[in-house]
Amino acid sequence: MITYAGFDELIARVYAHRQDHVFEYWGELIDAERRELLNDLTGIDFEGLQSLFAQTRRSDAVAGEFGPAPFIPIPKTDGENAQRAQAREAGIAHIRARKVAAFLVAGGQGTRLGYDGPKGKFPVSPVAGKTLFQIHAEKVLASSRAYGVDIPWLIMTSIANHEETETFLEEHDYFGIRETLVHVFPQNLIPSLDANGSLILESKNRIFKNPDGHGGSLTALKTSGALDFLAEHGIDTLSYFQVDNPLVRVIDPDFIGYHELNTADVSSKAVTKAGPEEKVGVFVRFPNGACGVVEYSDMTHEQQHLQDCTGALVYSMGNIAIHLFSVEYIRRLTAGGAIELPYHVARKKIKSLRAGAPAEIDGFKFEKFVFDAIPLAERSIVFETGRAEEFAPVKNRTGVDSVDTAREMMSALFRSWLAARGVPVPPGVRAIEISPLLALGPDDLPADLTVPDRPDVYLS
Ligand code: UD2
Repeated sequence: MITYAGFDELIARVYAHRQDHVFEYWGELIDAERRELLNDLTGIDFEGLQSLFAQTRRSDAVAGEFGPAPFIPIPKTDGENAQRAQAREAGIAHIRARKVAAFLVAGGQGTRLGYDGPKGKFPVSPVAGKTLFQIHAEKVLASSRAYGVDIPWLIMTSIANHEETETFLEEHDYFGIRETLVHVFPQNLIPSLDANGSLILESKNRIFKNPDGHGGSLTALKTSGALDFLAEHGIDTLSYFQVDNPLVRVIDPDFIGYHELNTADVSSKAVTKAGPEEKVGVFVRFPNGACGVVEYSDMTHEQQHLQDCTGALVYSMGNIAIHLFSVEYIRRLTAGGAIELPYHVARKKIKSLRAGAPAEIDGFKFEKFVFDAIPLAERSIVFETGRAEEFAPVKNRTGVDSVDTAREMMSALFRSWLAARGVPVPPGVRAIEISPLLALGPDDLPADLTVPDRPDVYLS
């Protein structure tokens, strides 16, 4: 058994759990490297690793014991419109009472975009070429101005992109938001395992770990001290959204109002799926009455394609990863009690060492999904929104869910705002962009607005 002053207990635990292969290169390491390895091992839940590994032999596929979730539809009738107006009032009151903060999850990298950096740094807006971070920041700022309050903005990064994200935001002066209102924190990591359930060495003195998924954001809110930051600001509601959706309404009074009036722990926005194969999870209701999301990859082909007697998809409400969380519920979820988010398993090729040489091995990564908080909640609602108004995910460079489609959708939405206000768009205009600082919706557009006749128009 190896020894190192001050780490005896940890080292004994490593041996007791038969993970001592991590000390294979101990004899070759200098003191600083040994400490790095021991630091990597500190905090690993060795008992937990065993149950994680047991999970790799179970399937994530959900048995067909669920039905479609009920949801609040886009209002069509007078009654629904009246309800919506009431919800909006409640939402506005809640925002004005300084109870709401924006929460962006941005732990992922722009890998699928072919971009080697935080996805939020990717320029996507159709004319001004604003980055995703700038678009979100300006919406937070514009909402603060609209409601006459300082809205805090939390951003979850990952170890891989934390520094670069912080530097980018600093360099741009947080796009006008007061620095003390912005709280950036990295998510936690969890060790991956090889095919035998053993920890993986990524180098002679480092353990391979991966970010613990967007579901880890709830734990990270606690471990990073963000829950204290929220308490200091008196915030009781978090408006959660993903970095890749430039159309998201980061602070939506209607949605917040329904969440409040229903005293929900979690509320979620949904859009009608574009088709059975669209890569979004769907909202379902389980036999115990709880609602939740089943990820597209966990549904059978039949479940995805199932139609009702009118030919409509039975599982049609797609998850667009926009939620409201009661801060109190996050506290309960992260208190270390009986309710905890489960891990999902993904088989991956992982870069490691074999006999001292670099090698790619088969392994398992573990991730939590934030929507698994929905079935654990006492009260949750699903709220339908329009795809054209609020969902343009930037996943790929071209094709489906790409930078191209997001730019087209942004331009089309801005055009529809101008049409709603009766502002003519000259025939020569190809792309239009409206700054969030000018308008968050058609009602904010100045009455005397004119659109110049040129191919690319930016209104700010
Ligand atoms: C997600 C949803 C899918 C649908 C879709 C909408 C999952 C498993 N699926 O698909 O149902 O709602 O989004 O666009 O969520 N992130 C982190 N840390 C992590 C992992 C992800 O911060 O460890 C962030 C990432 O920066 C991004 C978001 O979570 O903002 C979504 O991640 P993704 O692109 O991997 O999710 P995707 O496209 O598989």
